[in-house]
Order: sequence, then structure tokens, then C-alpha cells
Amino acid sequence: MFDKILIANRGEIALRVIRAAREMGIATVAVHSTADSDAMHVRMADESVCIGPAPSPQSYLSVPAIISACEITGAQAIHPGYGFLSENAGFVQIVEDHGITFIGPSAEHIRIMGDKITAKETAKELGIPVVPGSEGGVPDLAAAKRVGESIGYPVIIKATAGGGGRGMKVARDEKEMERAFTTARAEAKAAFGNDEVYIEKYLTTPRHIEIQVFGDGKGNAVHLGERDCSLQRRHQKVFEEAPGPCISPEERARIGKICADAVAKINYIGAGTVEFLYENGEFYFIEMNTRLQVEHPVTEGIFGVDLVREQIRVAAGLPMSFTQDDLQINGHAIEVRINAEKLPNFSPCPGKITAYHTPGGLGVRMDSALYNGYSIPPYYDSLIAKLIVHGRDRSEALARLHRALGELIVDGIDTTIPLFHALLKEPDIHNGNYNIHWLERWLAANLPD
Ligand code: MV4
Repeated sequence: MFDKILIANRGEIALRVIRAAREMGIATVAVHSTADSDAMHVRMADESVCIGPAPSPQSYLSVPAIISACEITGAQAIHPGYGFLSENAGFVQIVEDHGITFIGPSAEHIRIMGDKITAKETAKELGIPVVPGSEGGVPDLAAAKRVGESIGYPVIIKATAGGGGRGMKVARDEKEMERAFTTARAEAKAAFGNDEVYIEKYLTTPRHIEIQVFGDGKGNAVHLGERDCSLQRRHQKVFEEAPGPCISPEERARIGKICADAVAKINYIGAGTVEFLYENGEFYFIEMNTRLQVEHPVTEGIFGVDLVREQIRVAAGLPMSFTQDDLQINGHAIEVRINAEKLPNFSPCPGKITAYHTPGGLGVRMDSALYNGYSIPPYYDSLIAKLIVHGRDRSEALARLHRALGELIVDGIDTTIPLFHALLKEPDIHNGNYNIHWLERWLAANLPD
């Protein structure tokens, strides 16, 4: 096992990794920008290294600075958290070339899943159901129209280098194809420097269901069920839950086994998420994320496992500490993402926290790097806290969420907390009756800007 690891991240996820490492007796090194000298992850780690100025390209994304911090402190491994360098195959290669262990998948697996066409082809070959669509990239408008003709409209045009919703365009009929195809290509070129696009049948009212998988890199893998992350605004998740309110134990076992078998076959190591759209009882693969996700605590809640501990174990060459048979779902968990943003526009709202009180009690977990008097810097993501509740069933989890939100105080800045108070009044939320479009529609009707 490692003696010391470096966490190449900040905020709540840096604390999350420090906590797992400390319970394992592993020393921790925090890295930080000059804007984060007073950040909680710096205080909580055993050691810290300043790696550059506030803008992340010069600090949290600076590969030479992070490698140097590892060498100076003697850290044997790097945990990337999520975002920043967590899905950067080039970074993983450099880390390994320096004899440092990357706590995460291989550069090769990250590269495969980062290219959305290759990811989809790989998924299909591994027996994962995919959305009907073009075979690979679509070179020109004539080819795009042939795809539209063959799979039927509506279709969605996506950037090969995309993901997370950027550079997508819907064409409802052949007349709309020219505009959608041309715009999608131009946006893909501008956003990713790669104008390759592919086409899929557009699913009109799906849910976003993602399967948590975990591999040991030696051909063994398990699944930890699904999360329903359909409640999103502009491709940012807002509210996540596990298990999915509309997924039966039989469906879970079936799609879960397909995903676990697939990642076992490629000797995948560590945590991964296989993302699906789910409509009319069918799963359609869209992407795979090769990292620990923001919403991983809901899965930890219902399975009672520590996914970061497992990531560190398998990176050190140890086996996972559970088998598929050990993994039984207990109750229901919900996470809400609290952002330093002002409603109704969700405009970023950094500033100083003047009063802070966190909820507690049975089934309540607060993952946050806030403290009273902390000044949220304006340079980074606006996520400031994740409130995760666990209950014996979904209705208990919802009641607990309501109770915990009532205890939470974050003063001095605007946050998205009022959004959750409002959402908890909605019958559709109580009934689990929502899809990927529900939140945007609700916001337009209830929080007009
Ligand atoms: C789709 C889709 C409908 N049909 N693909 C958006 C983010 C990216 N990960 C995939 N996305 C979508 N892909 C097909 N074939 C609708 C979306 C989509 C979406 C997906 C998940 C959660 C929220 C969403 C909001 C708008 C569109």
C-alpha cells in the first residue's frame, strides 16, 4: 500500500479523498493555487504545495507543477478527483512515465472513452445496448441525410470529441438536417478543435440512468446499480438518486451484469460510470465516464461501501474488498448539489460565508469544503456542497432531505438551496415522475428570468 498520495484537486472532492486516505493510514499531500491558500483541503491534508496562480490552467491543470509537487513530497500516487486532469489520458501517461501511480483507469481506457465514437463502438462490441445511429463519423451532409433516412427522424448530431452535451443539435426532419449538421460541425470545431460528428436517433423523453461499475484491472468487475440523474439544468446535474425510481431489480441485475462483464473483459481498473438514456423500458448507451463522479455518494449510501478506498486499493494492486454477491442495496439515497449561484439565473455568486451551519443526524452526509468565514474564490466551479441523505425507502429519504435542508444555513452568498425547498413541494418529485426535460420546463414555468 502507498505511504503517501497527492490529491490533484480542490474543494469537497479533495476532502473526500483525504478522508479515505486517512482512514487507510496513508499520508496526504494537497496542492493548491495562490487563490486557495486558505482552502479547507490545504488545512486538512498532512502537507501542501502551492502549484501556481489562481487560473486553473496554471495550477490545477499544470502537469509539470503537479509532477514536481509529487517528486518534492515523495508522494507515490496521484488521485485526480473529478474534473481537472481526471480524464486526461496524456496526463496519466506522464504520471506513469515518472514512476508515479495514477489512481484511476489506464491512459488507454481513458482515451477510448474520451472519443465518443470509439466509446460507442467499444460498448457495442462488448454487448452493451447502444442508441441506433450512424456507423462512426458522418463526413458530409449527403451522408447525414442518408443516416436520417435510414434510422428515421428526429435525429441528434453529436461531436465525437464532445460529451456532457456540448455541440449537440437536433434535426426533426430532413429539412432541418442541413442547418443542424452544419451548426453541429462548426460548434464542434470551435469547442474541441475537431469537427467530426456522428448521428443518433433522438430519444424524446428519456431518463438519464447511469450504472456504477468497478474493476480490479485483473479481469474482475462488479456493478453497484444505477443512479437516476435526469434532473439537470444545461447539462449540469442538480439532484441525483439511487436506486432509480423506475428501475426494477430484474432490470438492474440485467443491465448491471452487462456493464460489469464488459469492463471485466477489458481489464478495466477502478471506478467507472456507464451512462444510458432509458426510455420505454430500454437502455441505450451514450457515454462512459472513466472517473469517480460527483454523485458517487448516493451509491455509497445504498451499498455501504467507500468507493475512494476501493480506488486506492486496486491502484495499489490489492483486490476489491467485496464481490458482486456482497453488494446488496439498503434503502434509498438522494444528493442535492448546492452551488454558489443566484436564482433565477444561476449566475455565479462567489463571496464570503458569514454564517454556516451544517445539518446532521441519522442518514445525513454533507460533503463540503466550506467553513464559517471562508471566501469562495471566483475562479472555479460553483459547487460548494453536496447534501446526501439516506433513508430506509425513497419517501423517508425525501422527508430527511426536507428536514436536513431546514437545518442548513449558508449566509453571506446566494445559493441554490431555495431551489430544493421549492422542488420538494412538487408531486412529480415525490412520485419520481420526471425525465431529462422536467427540470428545464419546471424552471421556465416557476423561476422565469
Ligand atoms: C441524447 C438525447 C436524446 N437522444 N442522445 C446530453 C448530454 C450528453 N451526455 C447526451 N445528451 C443527450 N443525448 C439521444 N440519442 C438527449 C440528451 C440530453 C440529455 C441527456 C441526459 C441528461 C440531460 C439531457 C438534456 C438534454 C439532452
